[in-house]
Amino acid sequence: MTDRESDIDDGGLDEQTNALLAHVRALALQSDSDSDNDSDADLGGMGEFTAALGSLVREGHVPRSTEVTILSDFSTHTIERIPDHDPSSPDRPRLSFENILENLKNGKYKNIMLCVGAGISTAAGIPDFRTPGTGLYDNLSKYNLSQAEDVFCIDYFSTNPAPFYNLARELRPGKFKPTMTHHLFALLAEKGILLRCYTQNIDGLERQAGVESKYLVEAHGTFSTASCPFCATSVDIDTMNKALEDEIPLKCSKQMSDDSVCNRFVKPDIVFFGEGLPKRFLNSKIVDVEKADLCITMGTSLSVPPFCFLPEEVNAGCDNLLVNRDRVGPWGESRPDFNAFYQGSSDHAAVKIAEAIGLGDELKRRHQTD
Ligand code: CNA
Repeated sequence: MTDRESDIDDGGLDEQTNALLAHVRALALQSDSDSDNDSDADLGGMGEFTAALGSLVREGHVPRSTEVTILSDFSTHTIERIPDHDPSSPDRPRLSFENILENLKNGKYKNIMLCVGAGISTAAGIPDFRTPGTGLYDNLSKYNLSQAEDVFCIDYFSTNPAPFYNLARELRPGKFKPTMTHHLFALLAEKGILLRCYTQNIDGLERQAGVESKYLVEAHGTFSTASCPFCATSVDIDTMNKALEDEIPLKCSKQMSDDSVCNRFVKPDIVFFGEGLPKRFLNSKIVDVEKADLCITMGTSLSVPPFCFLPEEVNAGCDNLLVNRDRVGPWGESRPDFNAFYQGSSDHAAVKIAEAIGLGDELKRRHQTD
């Protein structure tokens, strides 16, 4: 067994998970031999792994609160267990939302890390995925998909891009206005206490509210660029937008070395199940989880790996607040002590947070004048 192999303890896992670990191990070993010290080496195959692991979590084969949280460190090509942070240890005392507000008022937090999802944009009129009744997954019957997630699966897209093009036309940025929550993020940045905003959203509303690029990690990509998911050739964004507007799937015109044309369907650079996350996600979070002193998770079901692991990866001294309609991820019923939870709308919480930092009126003003 090599040193790298012995880094991984597979004890207690089922057969399927062990097979995935073996796959990751093979990728890491191959990456080491292919490109020593090249921190930007292409590790796109990891997308396959994270998608597969996501399925295992969703289907209940791997517990959500699993001890075996597997983190592939793409930058250094090592595979590590996330250091154990026992949420019920004295390092993470049980806190209330009011405690967090009090700390905000007292200026305790200088590096706030945000981990957000579709729930922060529902008040803007954009449906989330999983809210029963209104979520996109409950409203995809017109596409006759065998499962709702297919619309964002790269394999499905390669043979039937029509449902995605239709949905993208509805969801694409430019049609919606930022919510109170998005405006709060801009205020946190302006006050100098925002470390980073990790968003799974593809609606661009953080930018639209004025959050600068340096604070943003668009973990699931963006509509602002487009490319062929198969040969990575860039696609002119105006051409892409026209195709989305007309709902006529566009094909890649790249000339291949054997004189054939790629001819696969192209799409905006939003990350589908089965694709790797942007390198910026992996490179930023390695630093940010150490630096953050408050992590606020908002409007997400925390069901898409590896994003969903972020709140558990922050350092032991970091306070950890969930703002959501329901308990999710490590805030689940089985771990009632996992730090602070505000149950309700992200906009209500945003107003309280803005008031705590003395910017309640400014938040309302920005939202009204937007
Ligand atoms: P999700 O799985 O639909 O979960 C949303 C969560 O937010 C649920 O737990 C809801 O209870 C909660 N929620 C809904 N409304 C509110 C509210 N007003 N205040 C507080 N909580 C609320 O969505 P996730 O983001 O967790 O899933 C990740 C997917 C969703 C990403 O890949 C995104 O690309 C994708 N998505 C993005 C958008 C967007 O860009 N606006 C829209 C729909 C889906």
